[in-house]
Amino acid sequence: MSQCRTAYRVCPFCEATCGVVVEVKGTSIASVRGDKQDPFSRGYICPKAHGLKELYEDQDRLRKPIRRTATGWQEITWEEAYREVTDQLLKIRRKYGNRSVGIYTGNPMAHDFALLYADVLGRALPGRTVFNSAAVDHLPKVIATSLMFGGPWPATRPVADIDRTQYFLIVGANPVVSHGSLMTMPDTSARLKAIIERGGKVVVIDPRRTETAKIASEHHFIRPGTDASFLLCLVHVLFENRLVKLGAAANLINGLEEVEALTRNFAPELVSDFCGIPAGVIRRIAREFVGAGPAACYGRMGTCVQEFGLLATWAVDLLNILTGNLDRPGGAMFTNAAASRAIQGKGKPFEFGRWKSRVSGKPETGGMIPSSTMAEEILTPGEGQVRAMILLMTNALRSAANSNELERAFKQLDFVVALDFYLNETTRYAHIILPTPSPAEQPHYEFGFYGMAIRHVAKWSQTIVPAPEDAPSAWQVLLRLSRELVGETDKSDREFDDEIFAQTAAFMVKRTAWENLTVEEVIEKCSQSWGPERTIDLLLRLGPFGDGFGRRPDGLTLETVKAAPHGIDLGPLEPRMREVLNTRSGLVELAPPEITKDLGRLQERMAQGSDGMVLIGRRQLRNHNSTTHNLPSLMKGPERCTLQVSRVDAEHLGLKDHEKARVKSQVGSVEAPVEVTDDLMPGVVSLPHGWGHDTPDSGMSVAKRHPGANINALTNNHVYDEASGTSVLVGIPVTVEPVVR
Ligand SMILES: Nc1nc2c(c(=O)[nH]1)N[C@H]1C(S)=C(S)[C@@H](COP(=O)(O)OP(=O)(O)OC[C@H]3O[C@@H](n4cnc5c(=O)[nH]c(N)nc54)[C@H](O)[C@@H]3O)O[C@H]1N2
Ligand SMILES: Nc1nc2c(c(=O)[nH]1)N[C@H]1C(S)=C(S)[C@@H](COP(=O)(O)OP(=O)(O)OC[C@H]3O[C@@H](n4cnc5c(=O)[nH]c(N)nc54)[C@H](O)[C@@H]3O)O[C@H]1N2
Ligand code: SF4
Ligand SMILES: [Mo]
Repeated sequence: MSQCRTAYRVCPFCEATCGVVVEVKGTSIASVRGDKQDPFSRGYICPKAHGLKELYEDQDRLRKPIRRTATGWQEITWEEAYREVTDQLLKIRRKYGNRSVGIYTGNPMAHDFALLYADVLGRALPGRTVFNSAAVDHLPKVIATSLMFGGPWPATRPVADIDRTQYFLIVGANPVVSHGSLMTMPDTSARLKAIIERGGKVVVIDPRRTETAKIASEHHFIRPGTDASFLLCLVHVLFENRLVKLGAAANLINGLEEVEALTRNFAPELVSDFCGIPAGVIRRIAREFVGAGPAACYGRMGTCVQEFGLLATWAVDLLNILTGNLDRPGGAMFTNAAASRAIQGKGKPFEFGRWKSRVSGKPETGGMIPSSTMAEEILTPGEGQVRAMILLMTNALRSAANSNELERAFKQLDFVVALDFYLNETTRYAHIILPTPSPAEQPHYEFGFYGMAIRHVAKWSQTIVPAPEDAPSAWQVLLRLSRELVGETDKSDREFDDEIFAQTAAFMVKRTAWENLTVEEVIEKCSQSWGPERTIDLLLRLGPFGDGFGRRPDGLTLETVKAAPHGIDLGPLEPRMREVLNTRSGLVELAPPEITKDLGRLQERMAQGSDGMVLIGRRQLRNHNSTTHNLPSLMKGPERCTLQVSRVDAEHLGLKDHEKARVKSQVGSVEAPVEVTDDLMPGVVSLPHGWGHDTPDSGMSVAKRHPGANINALTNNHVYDEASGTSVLVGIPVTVEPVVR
């Protein structure tokens, strides 16, 4: 009889990091349950957690590298794969220069140790065509908070202290379904309900009456793309009524008078028609927010991926600061991660747009250019044209805007390598696919998400079932490729990793304040392990809760974290603005010119008004982007990829429930079954993203049976937030008509 074991980890899908208990029999996963003893998630899980098992078992998941040939895909060995990938990339780079090889990092990388090695690969292939799913997601957040507080991302990004707030204003986020983003908070619904139970208020601003709106105290429809004007209007009301309070930020801000002047033109009576929220309601929300005791405004996807994403994102933090809620318990606070490479208050202040993209001159952020530039960088001839792409866990042809154009671009690439375990709509254009094991087969520590958590936590995710012996983890693949690309062929991976670790250790020791600590001591004391475990040990020990390599003996080490399988709660967020601020002035910059220069465009837009049908997206409980679409239990039930239409619009457009509608935008057209609902603002239709599994040569058999419509055939990468370069994914002008057959 095979042995039974129990393993503990966090669910690898979304940012909530829910603890799971996994029962294992031999190499089979018997069950996945919520871990009631996890102090952070308290037993909560959603249906996706079960996907850990189904992803492990999925027979469509690739287990060996494959190469595209004239007669189909052919399995090759890892050694052959490494050789071919290195040869091709070096050949293309020699011929066309550094920029000719592009890298795109997708969402699952944020849940994988490979992220620690993504910049090693970046250094091995120095270029300026680095894309990231962050740029179709939260680029405005990175830019706005880094300009205001100084960076490095994400260390100077304030997080809503949801467990202690009395007024939670949610703008363009649906945390009941998404479970939070850039705000790690498992058991989200309970946390939201607790605000109301303790006499506080949850207010949702969203063009859809979302699952979050349904448990909130109050919900208001907003016309997509108009949040910047709504939020600046709240700030206007504060000045108009002398309600501005600075709290902990008093004496630590720059640009207050400028903000007062800049928001003068945002009176409720001027904004109300544009955004669709009555002037009286806007005035009331402003007064309630500032008078509530601790309050926090939180904006996510709906405020980021829209026409005025940078302005709207900036305005979220302005509101928190000018109501005295920055760095206040229950307000917007800075997480002090137990293990982080981004050390607060240290390093060079953030600079935005140090250089521009080759074709359309869009600004870089932290060495990455907006994903809206990817197709043009591949399609536009000239020096620096991208000829090869390295795809790191992304289904970019479904997740980035204007997939049809992007597909045309990918077809003409000389070489594509995908680090991915599915043959899907994107990886079918790869020449080589390098599949790495599923999350159940690898350990992990959520070093990214714990840095944005609403409490301080640390937890080691154990390996549940061993990966096959000849299956390298994604970090090993990146390490090996990087070593070969820099020509260190005589070294072993371990030796190469030792060199990388020495650099990381030197960087970290310089930025942390442990007495008499030397790089040599760190290297010596970390010599037992290598790879990501060694890095995490280093970060934990040097971090704010660490043992400082023996200098604080009861502090954290990787060993102590591993010894607590349910995770460790390290307490609530603490006020710490002074140590965090890293702007050149040492003050919070309330009005960075890189942001405020876009106000003229917003005012022009307000003068034009807004009408016509627009499209927004929709996240769904049983999907995680496109990654979970091959998992049978998550694909059960009625068709989910529906076009939601308000009753008023359905009547007026002649659309009927379940019948097909055709949605057309400037760049594409898709068909989807109609779902008439009372939950949408009239004038707005909604389709979920991640769908469109309609390519016969994909290897995802379950997904192909539920293809759905691809929303990104409608989004247009040439329509972007001009200040940040981010593609607009919500508020897309469309026409909708019944499909007559
Ligand atoms: N179940 C599930 N959970 C997920 C994911 C998933 O795919 N499925 N994806 C994960 C990822 S990668 C992320 S980044 C997070 C995202 O987390 P969230 O941002 O919370 O998720 P969304 O559902 O995209 O929420 C955006 C909301 O903005 C609204 N909206 C659209 N346009 C506008 C607008 O112009 N103004 C305003 N005010 N609102 C607008 C939409 O109706 C929607 O409710 O979710 C994560 N969690
Ligand atoms: N219209 C519209 N578009 C959107 C959004 C939206 O709201 N609306 N949301 C955007 C957002 S916020 C995001 S983050 C992006 C997400 O978009 P992507 O970053 O492209 O994420 P996925 O679609 O999940 O694709 C992930 C890929 O990684 C592979 N993969 C998954 N897990 C692993 C693993 O553990 N190992 C390996 N080797 N491979 C793995 C999968 O096979 C898949 O090919 O989508 C964006 N696109
Ligand atoms: S909310 Fe669901 S998908 Fe997200 S971590 Fe928890 S169980 Fe996983
Ligand atoms: Mo995302």
